[in-house]
Amino acid sequence: MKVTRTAVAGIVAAAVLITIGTSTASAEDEPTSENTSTDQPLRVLAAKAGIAFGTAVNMDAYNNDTTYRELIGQEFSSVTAENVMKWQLLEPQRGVYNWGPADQLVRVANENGQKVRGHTLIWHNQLPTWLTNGVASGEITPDELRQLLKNHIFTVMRHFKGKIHQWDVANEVIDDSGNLRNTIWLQNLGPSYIADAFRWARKADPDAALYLNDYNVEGPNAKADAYYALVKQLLADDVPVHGFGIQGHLGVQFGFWPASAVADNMKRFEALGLETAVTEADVRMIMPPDEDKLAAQARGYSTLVQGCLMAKRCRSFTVWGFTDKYSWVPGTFTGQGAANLLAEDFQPKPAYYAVQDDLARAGR
Ligand code: 9MR
Repeated sequence: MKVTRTAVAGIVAAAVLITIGTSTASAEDEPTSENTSTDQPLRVLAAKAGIAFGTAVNMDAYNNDTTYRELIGQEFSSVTAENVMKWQLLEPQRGVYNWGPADQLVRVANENGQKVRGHTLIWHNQLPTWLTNGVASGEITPDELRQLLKNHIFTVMRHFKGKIHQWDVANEVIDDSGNLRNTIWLQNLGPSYIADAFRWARKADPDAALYLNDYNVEGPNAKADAYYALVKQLLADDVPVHGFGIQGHLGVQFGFWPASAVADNMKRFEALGLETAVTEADVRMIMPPDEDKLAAQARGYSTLVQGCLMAKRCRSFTVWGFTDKYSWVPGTFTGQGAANLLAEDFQPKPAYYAVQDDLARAGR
């Protein structure tokens, strides 16, 4: 079926109308399940294919950009806080929690009928400076650090209890060579911190699916193999780990694993009893974009979407932002960008249509 540009263009037009206050959303703007065409919001197509389709949400953009906000409600059935559930933002001063932005996200997700992915409890980045400085100066001892981590997991998970379907308990704990990453956690607590964290998380919110999550694990390389071994060990030790999250930060210039390799990689974790998810997909390129790079980008997204759809227990597919307007990429990789499904002006790129096609094909 020929895909037209009406869907997203229509949504943007509706959003603009809402911005200037001349209209509220009409029935035409709502996803319709009767419509069998490919040209439908991603969340509608994904529902038919049996998965949630999510995006990371930048809360500043959410509160300042009406088009951005409207598109999140219309296109996505799951949201992840891009930053506001990270330790640095939740507890900027020791013992002083700032729940506001994360609570807002959970509230609007509920209003939009969206699931929430929790991101993230343990990470080596975006930790509060009181914590990193305290450890560096020796003021916070390893025993106290372990207690702080336990307390953090209980406080945060209990705060959001019952509202978060998947939690990234441990994020990026293995390095690209396949060794446990040398972090503040490994250095001070030793390798058992991972099992401890999952056990605490299970007690704090018994209904959440507890995930390991990382980048560069789309296909069966040393890093993914190390995760496979880690999961096996954790399960052998009765540690409650439920999910393997593949972030999916790809780049056109690096090439991609074929969809079948992504699916096979997911399936081996599923064979251990885990569910899987793509959690942070984006496909960057060396600027400026051209037709070939945009076509390659569309293929990159498709390898992840198709891989997820071919796996048996891939529950959700989340993009790490959906518009080039607010991407983390240019600020991190100089000269690279254009990594998202929609351009800076919210116009759909070839990748958007490729994802629509992949979902529609699976949903039929
Ligand atoms: O997109 C996030 C960006 O706004 C932050 O500045 C950055 C800090 O390291 O983290 C980004 O999100 C990361 C995610 O939390 C974990 N996986 C890699 C993501 C991109 O760096």
